[in-house]
Amino acid sequence: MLKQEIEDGQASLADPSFRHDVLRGFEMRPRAIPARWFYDRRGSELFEAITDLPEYYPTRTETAILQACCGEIAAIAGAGRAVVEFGSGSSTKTPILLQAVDPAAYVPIDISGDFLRESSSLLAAAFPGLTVLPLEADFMKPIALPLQIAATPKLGFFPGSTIGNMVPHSSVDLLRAMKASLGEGAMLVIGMDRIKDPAVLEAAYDDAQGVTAAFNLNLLERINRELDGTIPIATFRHRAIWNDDRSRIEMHLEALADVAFGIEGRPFAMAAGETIHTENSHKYGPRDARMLLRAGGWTPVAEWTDPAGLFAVILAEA
Ligand code: AVI
Repeated sequence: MLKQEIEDGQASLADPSFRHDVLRGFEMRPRAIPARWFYDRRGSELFEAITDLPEYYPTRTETAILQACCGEIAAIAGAGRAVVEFGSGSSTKTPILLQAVDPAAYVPIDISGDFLRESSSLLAAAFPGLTVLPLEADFMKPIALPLQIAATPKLGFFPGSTIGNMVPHSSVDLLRAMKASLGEGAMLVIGMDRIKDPAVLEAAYDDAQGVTAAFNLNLLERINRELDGTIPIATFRHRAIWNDDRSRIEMHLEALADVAFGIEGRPFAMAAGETIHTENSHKYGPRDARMLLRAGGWTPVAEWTDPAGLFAVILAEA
């Protein structure tokens, strides 16, 4: 593609799947754009900031649970497994597990090559002698793991309750894909967020400093940046709503007034009060969590939670 074409606005280097999901999302009723598009560089930085917020309990709670339970995980799983982390991102919880389980190798998998390379080199520096084999891939599909670890039993690691961002049938597909990727004798450590007081949940997804609002609204900024959009961002507000029937927090972007805008030259309009659904974050009771794992082909073998029962870490076997 010619540089001049890009500067003239006649062509862009936007990801074709992003363009497809956004244009389709604005045509759908209700409007919806998949949450995976939050994570451009700015969105990833805002997510890191969310994990430090006083209202956002999941990260610090899961970290404390892992600090307390990784010794037991090591005792049950045994040493010498290859740890395979799905959606490693900034890998902040990984050192706790790696320290405890004495792995044969560490395979971080992430769709974002930049983040993967940065966090892999940090981990390799922190664990000299550990074989780190980063894999840039979409872990929603079965993945061919590096040949070096073909004969090594695997310990999958999927923290953060990222599974909660999928609707139930997709989370079952993902658990099955993980089982296929990890192979015979594999085990999985997974973090799952618990159902709790809706006020606590809504505050966690609509914090007082407005960081989650900025994270949600950055999706519109990304559309404007990458898809030549003219969305007036200030005409939208962030909403976080507990949907009790579906056991999930939903994030939406609501138009505050009638609004018209273009995306790559195509006209769109929204009436005041209409929303774009941007994320689901499912929460699970203890039995729901175990049932989901079983539906995905995994047998839960041990489970740890914090004293207030906010979050759970589950160890399961294939
Ligand atoms: C990445 N994921 C597990 C987060 C969550 O809690 O569902 C994403 C997030 N969205 C808003 N705040 C955090």
